Amino acid sequence: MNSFIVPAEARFLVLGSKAVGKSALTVRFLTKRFIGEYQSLMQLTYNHTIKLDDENLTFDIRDAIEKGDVSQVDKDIRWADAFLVVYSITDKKSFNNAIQLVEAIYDGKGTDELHVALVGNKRDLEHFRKVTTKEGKSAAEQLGCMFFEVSAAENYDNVQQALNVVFRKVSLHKKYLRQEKEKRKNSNPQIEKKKQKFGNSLFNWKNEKKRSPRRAETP
Ligand SMILES: Nc1nc2c(ncn2[C@@H]2O[C@H](COP(=O)(O)OP(=O)(O)OP(=O)(O)O)[C@@H](O)[C@H]2O)c(=O)[nH]1
Ligand SMILES: [Mg+2]
Repeated sequence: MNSFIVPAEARFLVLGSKAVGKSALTVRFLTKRFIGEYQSLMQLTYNHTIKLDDENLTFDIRDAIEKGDVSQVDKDIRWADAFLVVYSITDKKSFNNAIQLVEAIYDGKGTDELHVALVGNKRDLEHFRKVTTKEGKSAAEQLGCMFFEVSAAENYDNVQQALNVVFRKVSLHKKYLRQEKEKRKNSNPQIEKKKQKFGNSLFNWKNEKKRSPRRAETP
């Protein structure tokens, strides 16, 4: 974990029913350690940098506390631009709640340009499984979000692999938005207007003519 704050490129919210392993997952990802019993009474937001494809990605990740406080959930949803909606594969209720949360996120944000992952945790507890992988997958397909099954208890690698897919997607999307913004900033409105008037090809041809030296002038 970083000891100082770097401006975040993306804001992740980890949410889901009580005791599904939100804190265990977050802490596992950030520190590589599994903390069996984790109690926090405060909303915790971590500022963290990872290296992805030789580039640094700094993000804020908030471990939401489930207090049944709808207004806080709404606030958190507005705050974030990427979401890890966690359920436990041993708890069908938490799965149904996760589906409702994903729907609430899409409704609340009012846009499809979101990064949402449905994350089934505790896959190490196979004997107690109540939600099949197929159910998780098809729910995610219907909702139009990503899907992973992980275990915070098992090891760091499986959590890292899943979350990095999400982080990579968000990072690429942010990069694309930055490039588009840069393009718009650099484009000359006068030229754009002319292009629209004459059509791109005619405009290019005219400019080409202006730029190329006249043959008669060359000895
Ligand atoms: N077997 C197993 N247990 C897990 C796993 N992840 C979390 N747990 C256990 O599940 C319990 C709840 O984990 P937390 O991380 O506190 O869950 P939470 O969603 O943050 O809970 P709240 O903050 O109280 O809503 C703890 O006893 C953890 O040890 C996992 O992948 N496998
Ligand atoms: Mg917690």
